[in-house]
This record gives sequence, C-alpha cells and structure tokens, in this order.
Amino acid sequence: LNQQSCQVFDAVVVGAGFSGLYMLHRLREAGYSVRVYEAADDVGGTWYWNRYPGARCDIESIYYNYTFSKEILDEWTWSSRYAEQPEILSYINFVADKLDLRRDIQFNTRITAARYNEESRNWEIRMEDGTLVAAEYFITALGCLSSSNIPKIKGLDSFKGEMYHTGRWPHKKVDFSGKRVGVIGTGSSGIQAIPVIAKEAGHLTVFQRTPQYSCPAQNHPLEAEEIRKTWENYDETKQQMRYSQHGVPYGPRMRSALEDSPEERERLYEKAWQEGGLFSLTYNYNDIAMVPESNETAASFIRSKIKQIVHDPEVAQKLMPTYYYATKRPIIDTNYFETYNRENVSLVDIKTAPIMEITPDGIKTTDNEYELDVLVFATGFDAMTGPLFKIDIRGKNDVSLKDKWADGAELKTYLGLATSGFPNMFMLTGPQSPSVLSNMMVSIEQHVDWVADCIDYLREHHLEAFEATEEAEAFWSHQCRAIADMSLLTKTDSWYMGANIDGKPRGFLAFAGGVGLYRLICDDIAARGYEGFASLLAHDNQDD
Ligand code: NA7
Repeated sequence: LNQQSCQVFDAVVVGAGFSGLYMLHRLREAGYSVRVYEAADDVGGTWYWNRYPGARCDIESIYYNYTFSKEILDEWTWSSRYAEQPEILSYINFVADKLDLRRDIQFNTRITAARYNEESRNWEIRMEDGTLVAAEYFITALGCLSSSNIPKIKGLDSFKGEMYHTGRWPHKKVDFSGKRVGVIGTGSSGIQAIPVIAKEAGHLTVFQRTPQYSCPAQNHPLEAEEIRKTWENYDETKQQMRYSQHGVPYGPRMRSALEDSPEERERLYEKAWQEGGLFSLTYNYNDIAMVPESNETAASFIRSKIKQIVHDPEVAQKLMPTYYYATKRPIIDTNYFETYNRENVSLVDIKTAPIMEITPDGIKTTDNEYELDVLVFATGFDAMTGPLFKIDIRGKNDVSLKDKWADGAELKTYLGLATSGFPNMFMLTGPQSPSVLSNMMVSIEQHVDWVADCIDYLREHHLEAFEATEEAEAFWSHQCRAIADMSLLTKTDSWYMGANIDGKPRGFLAFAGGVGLYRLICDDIAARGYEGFASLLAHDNQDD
C-alpha cells in the first residue's frame, strides 16, 4: 500500500454502537483524528439491528446510560423500567446529535480487512468497495452479539414464506396477523418476541431446543422523579456500579442459599419473583452460580413456577430446564410462560424430535410436519469472536486473528483488550473481558476510557507498536478459565462457551471475576506503565 495515496488517521474505529460512539468522542476530545466506519446507515449497533417485536434491554434503563457526562444523564428520561428498543435507539441518536458525532462516521461502509504494516507501524484498513485507509490505532467496536447465527438447516433456501432473524430485523413492520408463524429459538430474543407475536399471529409454533429459566421482568412505567432520585448522588451511584460484580449499584447478599431454611428461601424467592428483574432471584445468595445444591434451590423454584403457570402439564414439563440455573444468560420476560396457555400457541420439542429440513411449506421434524407462512430465527449469534472473524484481521507476519484463535482453547487475549502479534489494535468489549456478564454500559465506558488513556500514554512517551506479550496473555487466558471453572458456568452448553455454533471450538469466552475486580486489574496494569505490554520507541526498531 502506498499510504501517501490514502487517508491516514490517528485511529480508525469499526462500529457505531454504544462503544464506538464513546470511543470517537473520547479520542476526538483529546485532539486525535478519528474516523468511525459503520455498516448500517445510522448509529445504534445492537439497537439498530435488533428491532424484533418485544425487543427490550434486560438491564434496568435507569442504569443503562452513559455516565461520563452528568449533563447527558440529566437531560434524558426513560419511560419504563426496561426500555424498549425504539426508545434506546432514540437515546443513542440523542447522544450522537448532542456530541455531533455523525460528522466523523462513515455509514453504509463495511470493513472487510485490516492488516498491520510492520514497516510503517500503521494499520491498513480495507472497505468492501476496496477503498483503503490507514491508521496508527485500529479499534474494534463490533459488539459481542452482532454476527447473527442462522443454522445451516437442509432446505433453508427452499422456504416460500417470509424468513427473519431477530438480530437482522427489517425496518418495516412485519405483519403476522392471521399467519402461521414459526419461531426457532428460546433465548432472550425468542422469549421477548414470542408473547408479542402470539398476540397477532393466527397460530404460533415455537421450536424449542433447550428450555430456559426465565423470571418476570415486572416492567412498569418510570417516574422522572425516580430517575432523578437514583442519580441524585451521581458520583456515588457511578462508583457503586463501576466496582460491582455486574455493573449495577447493588450485589448479592453475602449468604449461602444453604444457610436458610427451605421456608425462608421460598419466601425470598417469591419476593424476588414479584419484584422481577435480572438479578432479584440470584442476588438473594452469593453461591447460586457456584454450588450445585444452592443452584438447585433457585432452579427448582423456577420450575415450580412454570408448573403453576402453564395449564397443560405436558407442555409445562417440556418447558422445564434441567441444567444449572444462570449458566446460560438469565432471562426476564413478560408473560412468556403464560403464552403457552393460549389456544393459538404450540410448543415443539426439537431436542426429542429434531428438525430434519425446511421445506417450501414449513418445517419437517423427525416425527411431524408444520406448515408455516413466516419463519423467525431467534437463534442467536456467533458471540464474541464471530464479529472479529468477519473481518480479515492480520497482524505481524501476516498472521490472521482467525488462525491465531483457530483452537478455542488457545484463544488468548490480554485483558480482553489486546492480543499479541496485533500491535496497536484494541478490542472494545472483546473476548475474555467481563462485558457480556455485565451491564454493557459500564464495561463499555471502562474499556473506552482505558484505551483512550493508553493512547495518550503512548503518544506522550513516543511509543509505537504497542502489543500484549505472549506471557501476559497466556497468564490472562489461564486466569479467565480458572475463574470460570470456580463457578458452574462452564458446566452448561451456552454461547459463553461457544457451544451454540456448530464446529465452534469450546472455551469460556469471558472474564467472570466481575467488572469491579476487572477495573482494578486494568488500572493497576496501567499504573505500572502498562505491564504485560511491549512497545517500540518511535522511529526505532529496538525494544523499549
Ligand atoms: P441465544 O440466547 O443464543 O438463544 C438462541 C436460541 O436459539 C436458543 O434457544 C438456542 O437453543 C436456539 N438455537 C440455536 N441454534 C439452534 C439450532 N440449530 N436449532 C434449534 N435451535 C437453535 O440468542 P438470543 O438472541 O436469544 O440472545 C442473545 C443474547 O442477547 C442474550 O443472551 C442476552 O445477552 C441478549 P440452545 O439453547 O442453544 O439449545
């Protein structure tokens, strides 16, 4: 590449969701030249694409904010406890307008390749139309759940009806009225969409591979006064979120589920069920995700609820999960189990009778055929690594990231932010960071701030070609696995484990030690002059 013939930026950021937008803001404020590239035609990332019926955030909206600006926080009001997708997208647009971010974002532009040039110490970044740009820092803000997974089922293309994936929902309203609709998948997306689609469809057939534990969201309108009060002690609330386990300003009670009597546990679980929310049930105790017997107390409580709610005992039985609770991403819902009491809804257990093929008219399982007009894939994402692998990222010696991580067990990052052999590349909310186990906003702000501070440091010290050492990433990756193994998280097939994608290598893809501990570690490493990273002095080929 002749870099004279292409634009050169200090930093290129890929993705204009929450992380890419804040990264742009931070770097621009510090005086760097930055360009963001975004495949969609507007800002929003996850909240741009996931427009399916019923799409909501399962973190309480009151805490699902940027917190870097008190002014922005004060100017926005949420209408309900769990905000719906259009409202979150409006919030993102509000921030993009307020900070005038769009002028440095190029939309409708998919980045297909990025290659590190060891001579120029720049990244060369290629767009789908072949255009090249260069940048000293290459920052991925791709989202953890943005590479949608449509399973390769025989006959998929032969289907005559309409087909949708929840994570690639069209921008028009999809009309289900009177139609025979099939939904494959009962994760967070399916469980949000199913009750809403059921109200409109002629008939809804849910194809369930694994039943889910789900608790009521108990969503309700929010008063502006409640939001104001929550943020009255802005600094304190922000600190509590930042040094917590999951990025919300509260945490589990320091007590084992086995220390309480069955009656007391039942009372607390019932109270949590009535309160609703993602953490209510698990935060009663601090060992639900760690100790099988404690886990079973919560799991059996939810199963008893399913039994109570669902009228048909056979259907209720099919809806009851048996794996450890909260080892797949916990789910909250509005009338999910109740939906199976509707006349126009049926449940098909595809674990017992798997899907054989998709035909022009619907779905054929090993024991039946279902005629459908609309097929909705709520089949999730190639999480964490999927979005990175969609770009041909090549570091030193032309090694591709995909090859480096070909064996999942060997997936190595340092802090989930960087990986050796890929100098000056930063991954926001990357694999082996705690992001997917947390309130994303807290993780995003922490990552962006750390990266922005790091770039300042590199510039001040005239350092280039900044990369994680192999020793540091080996250590970090080992820690990630060791922490996950202390919990029950690695005992279940989930997207955290890469287990939802055929052929994907298995390995735990996140740091399970919590956002607070993670922040302390990241800050400590920075304070030690970025321990575990190596760099070169500008215009020098000697190790610093
Ligand atoms: P998830 O949570 O990955 O759920 C996907 C669902 O689709 C889940 O029920 C899967 O069953 C099912 N699935 C996946 N592949 C297949 C195939 N091949 N056949 C049948 N069923 C399949 O994705 P979501 O979009 O719901 O949620 C993603 C995250 O977004 C969520 O965790 C929150 O963090 C927000 P399985 O359980 O794998 O047997």
